[in-house]
Amino acid sequence: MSDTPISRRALLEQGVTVLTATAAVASLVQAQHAGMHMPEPAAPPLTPTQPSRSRRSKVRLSPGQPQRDYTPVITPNGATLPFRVVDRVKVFHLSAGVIQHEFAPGLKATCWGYNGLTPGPTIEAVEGDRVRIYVTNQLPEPTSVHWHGLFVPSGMDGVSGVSQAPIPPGETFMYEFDLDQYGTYMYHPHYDEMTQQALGMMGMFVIHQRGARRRPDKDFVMLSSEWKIALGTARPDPNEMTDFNVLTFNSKAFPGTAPLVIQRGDDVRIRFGNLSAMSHHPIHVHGLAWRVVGTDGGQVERTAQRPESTTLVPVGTTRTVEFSADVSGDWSMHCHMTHHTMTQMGHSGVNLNGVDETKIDAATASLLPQYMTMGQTGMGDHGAMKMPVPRNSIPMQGAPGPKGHVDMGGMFTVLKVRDRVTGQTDPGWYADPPGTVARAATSDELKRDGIVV
Ligand SMILES: [Cu+2]
Repeated sequence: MSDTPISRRALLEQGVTVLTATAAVASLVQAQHAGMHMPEPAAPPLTPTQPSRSRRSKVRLSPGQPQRDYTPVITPNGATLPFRVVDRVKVFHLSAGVIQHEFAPGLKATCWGYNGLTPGPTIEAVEGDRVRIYVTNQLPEPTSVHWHGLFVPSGMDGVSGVSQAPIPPGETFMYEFDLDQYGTYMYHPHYDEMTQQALGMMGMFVIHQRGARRRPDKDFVMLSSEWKIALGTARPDPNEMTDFNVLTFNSKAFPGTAPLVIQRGDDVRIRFGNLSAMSHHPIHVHGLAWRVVGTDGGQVERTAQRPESTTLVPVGTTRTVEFSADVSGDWSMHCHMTHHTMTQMGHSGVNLNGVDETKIDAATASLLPQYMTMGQTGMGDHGAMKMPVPRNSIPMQGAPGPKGHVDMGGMFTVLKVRDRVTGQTDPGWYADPPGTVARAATSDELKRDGIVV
């Protein structure tokens, strides 16, 4: 080999040369501008998407009102927190406490939440609003609330021990701040974070743009979380770190998840949040594509919005997507991690794929009459088999669908796009136009196209 290896030092020196040349060109351009009496160029923003944090004038804007100033969001399976206006301040009240929650028919658990719900009710306001949020603690331990992504005074940031003293059981604290931004944010405890979020304490905080020129026809919020609920038990296990078995949208596992009902032609916004303990979720939509228009850091510049049909929503972030629902149908939307569309699946069983089980079942029949060897030919028929399961559990059960059993659970729902809808009333399953459903091929068709099977 005759090539001289390029040393690191040489590379560094080359780098210095390039930098020096760039600086020289830049100063030449500046000098030319100065000579031509060009005005000083405005300092470019640190990043093109840096959200405004400027303080407005002290004149308090009129509190934004639903319908007049924004199209209210829809929290499928959830609720929006009501407010009252006192001296032009929007007043909200969250109450943290122990709740009973149903994840899907057949699975209930004792959780922690806000105002009787997990996720807690969505807080909704308008850029320029001032909000006052009372938080009553009815939990058996202290708590606090952090406003994830919001620009608040340091002492309103909700971190126990850093920004405030924790709220003792039985006490009510008051948070108050101006909303000088808009976008999709969240709220969650910052005291015993691991336990309190594992038990369901979280919610979405939506701030609408004041005077938005364009509003979506439908604006949904979907908050993801993950839980470990051992078969037959009724309390999520906050100690779990890896083997989560109930994966949820707005704390519901399919078939407990409500469909997103959309009229064909609607401009739709979906605001995803993820407050799972450990898992990121690639959320995939069928039949259409969306643009990512915002994160919990603010808005994405139009030129940086790329089309996606799967958007990764990492732990502790939000992703806001927008699309036009142009085609009617039942369009599945789900986490693309396959174990995240299963409910209460055990992950410690042996691999029986390809095993001849006839002798195993015969040998165990007298000892374990209810034992059923499964998985030798795959697992797609588990749910449809209706095998006996412990009380209050729904392992791998899925749900009946219009064309057979749906073998998914967990983070799965359906966008039901129809020519005509009534609010969020479930329109039932899609009626396919004739000739548009996959079916068994006929022998004539096989022969016609030269398919040998
Ligand atoms: Cu996932």
